[in-house]
Amino acid sequence: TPGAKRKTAAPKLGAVPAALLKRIEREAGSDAAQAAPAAWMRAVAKACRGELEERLNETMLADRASGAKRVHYLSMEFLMGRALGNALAALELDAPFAEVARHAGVEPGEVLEREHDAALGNGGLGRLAACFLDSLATLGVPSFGYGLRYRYGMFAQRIQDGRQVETPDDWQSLGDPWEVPRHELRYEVGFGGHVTAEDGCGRRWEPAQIVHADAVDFVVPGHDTRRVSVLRQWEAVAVRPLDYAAFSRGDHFGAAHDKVAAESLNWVLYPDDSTPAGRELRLKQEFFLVSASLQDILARHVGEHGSLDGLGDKVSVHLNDTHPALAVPELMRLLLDEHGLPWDAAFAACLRVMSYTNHTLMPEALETWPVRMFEALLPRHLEIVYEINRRFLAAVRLQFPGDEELVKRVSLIDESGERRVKMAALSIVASHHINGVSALHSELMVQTIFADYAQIFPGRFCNVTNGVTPRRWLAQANPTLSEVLDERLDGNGWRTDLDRLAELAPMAGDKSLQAEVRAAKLANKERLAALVRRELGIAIDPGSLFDVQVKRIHEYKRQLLNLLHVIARYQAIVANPSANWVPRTVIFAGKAASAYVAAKDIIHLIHDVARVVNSDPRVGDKLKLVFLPNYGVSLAETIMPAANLSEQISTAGTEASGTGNMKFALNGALTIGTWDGANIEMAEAVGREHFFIFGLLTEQVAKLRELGYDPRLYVEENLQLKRVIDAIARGDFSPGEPQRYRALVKSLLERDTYLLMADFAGYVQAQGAVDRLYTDGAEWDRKAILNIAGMGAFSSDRTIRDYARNIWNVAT
Ligand code: DL6
Repeated sequence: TPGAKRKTAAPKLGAVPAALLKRIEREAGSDAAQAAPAAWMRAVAKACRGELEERLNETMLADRASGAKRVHYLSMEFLMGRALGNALAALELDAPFAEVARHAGVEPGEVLEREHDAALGNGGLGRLAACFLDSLATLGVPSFGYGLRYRYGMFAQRIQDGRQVETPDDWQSLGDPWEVPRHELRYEVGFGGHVTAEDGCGRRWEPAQIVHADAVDFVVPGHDTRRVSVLRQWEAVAVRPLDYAAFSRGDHFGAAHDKVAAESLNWVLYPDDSTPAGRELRLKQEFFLVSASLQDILARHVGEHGSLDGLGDKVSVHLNDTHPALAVPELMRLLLDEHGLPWDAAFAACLRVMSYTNHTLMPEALETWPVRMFEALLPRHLEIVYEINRRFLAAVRLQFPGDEELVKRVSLIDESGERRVKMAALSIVASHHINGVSALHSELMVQTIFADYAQIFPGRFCNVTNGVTPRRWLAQANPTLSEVLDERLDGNGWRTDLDRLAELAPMAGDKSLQAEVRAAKLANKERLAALVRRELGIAIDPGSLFDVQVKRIHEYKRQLLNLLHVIARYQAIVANPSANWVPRTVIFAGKAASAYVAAKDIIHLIHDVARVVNSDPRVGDKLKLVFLPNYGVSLAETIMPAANLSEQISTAGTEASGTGNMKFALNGALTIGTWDGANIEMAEAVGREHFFIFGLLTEQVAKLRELGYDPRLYVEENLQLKRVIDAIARGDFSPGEPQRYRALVKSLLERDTYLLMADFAGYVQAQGAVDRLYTDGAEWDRKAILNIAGMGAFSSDRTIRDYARNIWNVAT
């Protein structure tokens, strides 16, 4: 029992820890030493929450008094992870908490690990939103995040017989100690119905279904400041949760119809959209988010300013990708129909308020909605979209007379098949700024998918390179390295001024610093090795090179290219086991979208290869392959600090930015990567010679495709590659089912959409350079330090300053 661990004659606690202890005992309802770690977690969270609510109150009052402009960040995803460690650090209670816990014989880490991740996001886009909230709070920007409160969030990933299986992630099963319900905030959100004309001119929407949107707040603390930001999440509640008559008739399920219909809006993030019901639910979720958020924003503005005047000066609404793009017609509807503004004034206000970030160049990922579904759910909004389009196309005709092809291309309605509303086009036409998320991505955005719009609105497009919060991704995730930095950089100021890392560069050759950084890395690798043993029963050697690729599983991210190299290495080891191999542990983690068959096949193949490699006695410790299930923020916090090598190997021109690349480098990993996304800016900041760069450039990719890419030629020419492909095709890794990867191999040989075959030789060569450098420990360590030193610009504080100055026009 925890009580049994209590140390005798514990030293007396200081005033802050003693007060905290009292609080914990009150919340836990028992002697702290007797309380279970989960009770500790809830008790400590409640203690923090009280203080956070106080700070929230102060921040709200100050913002109201100053009348400063507020930023409202609308996003379907906020991948927050755990909150307790961050809250303790922000409140400067981390040391007192550790003291209290140890005093009671409780391991602080065990308490923190009891908290469930709030996995209310899918990948980089959602985690970026979470980093932004941290920076908005820390920089003191008056701000709100707006999202949905998903009951099961993103699915939990389990692996059964090497295959991904999705299960609900019941993250609130122990309750959510952080939620602050706002009982006073409730809005009505409608769906369906029809539009009526009022007095012959005005239009009014009569929805067929109405649900209530209730607000639940999550307070996001700033660091080195009492200011906070807030993530306001909407929960759908049925107007009539129980049909009493139906219930009395004995129709118990029917009686709950409205309740289920409302609450299903909050069940999962991104319901599978392979069915019409799934697609409709997704569209309803998107509208639910924006309608509740905009009603809240307008109510606050009118409450503070007495009218809608000055909306554009006081309110910024940012669309995190197009999922919240319905904010455009909903804001217009509220201004026109509810507040009686004329069209021109309403649209001018909309344009001053809205801005939009694009996060992908993949044309298939650009959201569109069938007009028929749109009209059935949102008839008034479709009218508004049509009117925006009519006016927009008239202006285009004036600007480019006679260019009807252009008019067709830029129309908000895609008429090429079933008529569909183009959500990116809608966001562009109604936003004052549109940004990409790395220099290359922003450039390609205006050259490719948005080229026509960039011609029409040349001043609207810009770049804001992504960043990550150093508080979570270095201070919290990597306390051992952070201690070294505190020592070398005269304190912990780097946490809120990441440019200070540059001061490490002149010390990179210092042997004692190298030894300290190496020791921190080794401690993190030991921590990860223990986790791998616990989770998978596989022993990995912390002395081996940890080669890591963790991210969503997607063909363009090319986990398969990494795996092809693993197979090539395996074959080479088997052919020559006594050669001087640099021992490697290759680590994968990531989720595949539930309906994405090719990505799921990649996960399966990783497991099949791992089984063969890890059990081959000729290989031993020279090569190990592991896949850690259920990748999420907390797992990333353990994996990233332990990596020696960061795999950022997308086909050039496909990864918008990446943010994992930044987290790895910040933690002293070297990158093997293509000239893609933010890898480019990182390599330039650190020095290209300290990166392992390989592969075709974006222009070369385009040229090769244009000339007619034939992947078979690369396979025929490269014996090593041929052996790898043959082994998979023969079923060497799936002997019970030799045909298992027939489709995968066929697709590689016939299409190879992401040019793995073309980049294979360069990748293997770069991996050879990795091996050579790793054997020269001191030089590796020097480069690791230079990578850390170069990461100053990749703080989300810099990113938010850029948004504030160049897009939102707010002070920081
Ligand atoms: O901007 C955040 C993040 C980028 O770092 C990744 O490169 C990019 O793949 C990701 N994009 C998405 C696209 N989703 N949609 N739509 O998640 O955004």
